[in-house]
Amino acid sequence: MTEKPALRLKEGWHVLHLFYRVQFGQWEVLASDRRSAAKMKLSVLVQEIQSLPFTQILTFSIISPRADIGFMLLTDDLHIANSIEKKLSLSLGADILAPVFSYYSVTERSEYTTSEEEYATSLVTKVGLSPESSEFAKAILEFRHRMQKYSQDRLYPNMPDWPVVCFYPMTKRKAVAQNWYLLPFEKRKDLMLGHGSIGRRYVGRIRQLITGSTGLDDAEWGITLFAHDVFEIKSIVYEMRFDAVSAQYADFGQFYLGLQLPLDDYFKGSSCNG
Ligand code: 76R
Repeated sequence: MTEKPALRLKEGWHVLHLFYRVQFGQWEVLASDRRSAAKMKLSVLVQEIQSLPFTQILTFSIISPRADIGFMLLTDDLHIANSIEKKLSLSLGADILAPVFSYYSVTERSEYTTSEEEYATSLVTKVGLSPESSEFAKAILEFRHRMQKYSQDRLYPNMPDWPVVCFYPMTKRKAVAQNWYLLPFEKRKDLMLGHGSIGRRYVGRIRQLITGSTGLDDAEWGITLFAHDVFEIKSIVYEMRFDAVSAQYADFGQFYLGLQLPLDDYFKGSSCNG
């Protein structure tokens, strides 16, 4: 798609969330063969994007009245992300998709995961293993594998096809007496443990992708949640509100709730049909 040398991250992928409103007034005055050609153009573009290496695109029908259609793009090259964004915006015709909101962030590993040293100490002090034992060596090896997989999944995620999706930007608070960034690392890590333990209760019900955007976009993270049921989204976001990390230190942007749908189904179900 582009001739320029790739702009890859040191690690991880570029992530773009794109939300548009369909200008139905402009759309409806188009002759029906022009509308069909426009829909075909967007479908072909999405298929082309899906076939690019290290690239995933998800298509959403947005429930919130502030947008109609949304895309989530993950890719390894920023030039590709940029060129796809321009193409998507124009795909149905110059005046049809009006951008409502976009968010750029990158996949990242967590600063707060347990280090091998910490795990080794806990094997000795909590489990009672001797550092010379074969059980200890086996547990460390398993830990290494687990952490490697965990980092890979965070940096190079395989996006789920779960039908309900919720996206919102989030920033950690920087008030005078409530500044996340003035807390010592150990305190932050401790607070994140509480956050993680709530999150883990939603295994199988919520899949989340937390992507970092400090210095790249207006907030510090993009939160993308997937579920099979809207109730689970409401439930986790509500429960997290009571957790210190969110209750004391989180500020949120606008929420975009949508259904993950193949483009054809979007066209069939929306006023773009016909
Ligand atoms: O324990 C672990 O393996 C991972 C722990 C973990 C980290 C480090 C984790 C677990 N998250 C982490 C980081 Mn999370 N997360 C959010 C939100 O609406 C709100 O109140 C908050 C939005 C949700 C819903 C959520 C869900 N998380 C982060 C960060 C980066 C913080 C930083 O680096 O300072 C943010 C901004 C953030 C926000 N989190 C989980 C979840 C869920 C469901 C889990 C469990 C995932 C799992 O174990 O599979």
